[in-house]
Amino acid sequence: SNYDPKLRTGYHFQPPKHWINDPNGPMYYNGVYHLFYQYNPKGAVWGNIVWAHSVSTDLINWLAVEPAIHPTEPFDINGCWSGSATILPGNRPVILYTGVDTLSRQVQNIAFPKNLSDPYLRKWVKPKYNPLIQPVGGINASSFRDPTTAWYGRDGRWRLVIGSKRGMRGEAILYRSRDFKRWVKAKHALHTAGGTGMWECPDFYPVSIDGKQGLDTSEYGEGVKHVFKVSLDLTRYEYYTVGTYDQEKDQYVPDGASPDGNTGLRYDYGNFYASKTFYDAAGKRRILWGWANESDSVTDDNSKGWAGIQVIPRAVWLDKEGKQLVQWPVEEIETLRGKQIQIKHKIVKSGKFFEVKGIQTAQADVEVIFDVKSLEKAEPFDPSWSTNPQGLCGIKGGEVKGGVGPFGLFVLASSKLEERTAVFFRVFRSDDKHVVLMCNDPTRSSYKSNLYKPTFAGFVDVDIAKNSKISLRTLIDHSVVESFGENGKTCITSRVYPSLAVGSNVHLFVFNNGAEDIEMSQLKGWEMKNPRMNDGEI
Ligand code: DQQ
Repeated sequence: SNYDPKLRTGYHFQPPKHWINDPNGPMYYNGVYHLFYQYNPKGAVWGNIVWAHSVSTDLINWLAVEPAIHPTEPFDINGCWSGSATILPGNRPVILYTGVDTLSRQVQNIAFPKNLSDPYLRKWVKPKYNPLIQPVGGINASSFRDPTTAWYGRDGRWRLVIGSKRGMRGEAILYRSRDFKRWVKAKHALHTAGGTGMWECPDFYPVSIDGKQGLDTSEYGEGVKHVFKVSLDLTRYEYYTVGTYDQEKDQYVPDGASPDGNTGLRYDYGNFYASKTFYDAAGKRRILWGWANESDSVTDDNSKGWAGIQVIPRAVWLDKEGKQLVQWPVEEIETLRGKQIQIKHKIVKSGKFFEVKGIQTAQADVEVIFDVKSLEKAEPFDPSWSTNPQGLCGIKGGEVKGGVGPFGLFVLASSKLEERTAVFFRVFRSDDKHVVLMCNDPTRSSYKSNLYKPTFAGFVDVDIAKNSKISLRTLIDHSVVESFGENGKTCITSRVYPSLAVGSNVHLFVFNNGAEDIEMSQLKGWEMKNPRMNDGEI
């Protein structure tokens, strides 16, 4: 194999080996963060799925404990698939997950901690009254999975939704319960949308209309909006809307400015799937976990012995204007920052680039602010691009000369730039405003063959004519590039596998392939240390 062990990530969540996918049941309980995840204990491909389990006190250093749930009973013998945790009154955590039963039907099960005084909640018990919810009454038994965290209504009933589809209509089927044991299907789904196919891993939660503080999942009323997210099996991307939840009707209606489906908003415009949020009562914030799969070959995955990472957990909150979410890596990640460099006020002339020296950047955190001095040369924007930023970036990648931009970073670059991943902005002029595109272009990231190297992109909702400045933060970790545009308004995660740009041969550059000069007002970069990453029991 041509796989280089130096491409294994250093501070992104991973077990020591084997396959991982969806984050499951994240929660904070009695001073400990729990992360469960879909895991194959036998290999680097999907299969034999159990709920692996790790614990942490800071979301950064992780200790692996024994898997919490594995197939043992008729109601989960063919699979223990994704689900969520709910903290019941009296501080009692429970897990709801999808089991694949003896008839290969998807059913929903419950599990309880065996011993609440074990700080790590190692053992979980599945009561005999499982399955809790079955696919009856016309529900498609092979498209019925991934229960959400439950929320408690003012009428004294719990609610949760389960992802499903009816034909091509994606559905979030709603159930209610008074005792968390007997669940009754509601007449109407919480939300549905035509043409979107199966809704995997739905997530539904309140956000405050004002400020960054998170809300616990049952919050409802004045000053609260709701967010609904699905993972679309069809596109393998996730979409969310911001909207209004009417608890009396038990229906969620997305705001007009927030389209459903595959032209809608995304947490991440790159490699990011099956995400889930939870309310962190310690930090009073809502935290998002998401899975980034590999984009090398299955042969590579087998030879390296692992596949899949979780991205850095992000705090999420509603943007001031209420039209989209903002995300930012949890501040704890900054405890890994080591050696630092800083550069101020440097003009990046049209067509030029320069290297950022003084720190190693295979494992780094880089924050940069660009100042767009003039917008005169901005390229005209074709309105047909407005629903397809990814396609636009496919035509106008990092090498394609522009007016204002492309300007940004070449990360995970070799010394002579033979290999590099471009993370950049490009500013267009439309009739009444400017349009800013953020792009991740890995087409020149590696000399290796058999890699999937899609360009990823999203628009950034910023008034560049007024602000002139735009920021970019990039978390670089050997084979992952996780970028946050304009303080977390647009995020893009990408997996890349350089052959030259590995270990101490990794370089970082700032570039400008636009006709207009750009000022880099400031760049701060830090080497990132290694946390404890599941190096204990599993
Ligand atoms: N992964 C799980 C399912 C879920 C899918 C199975 C999403 O429960 O729908 O591993 O990646």
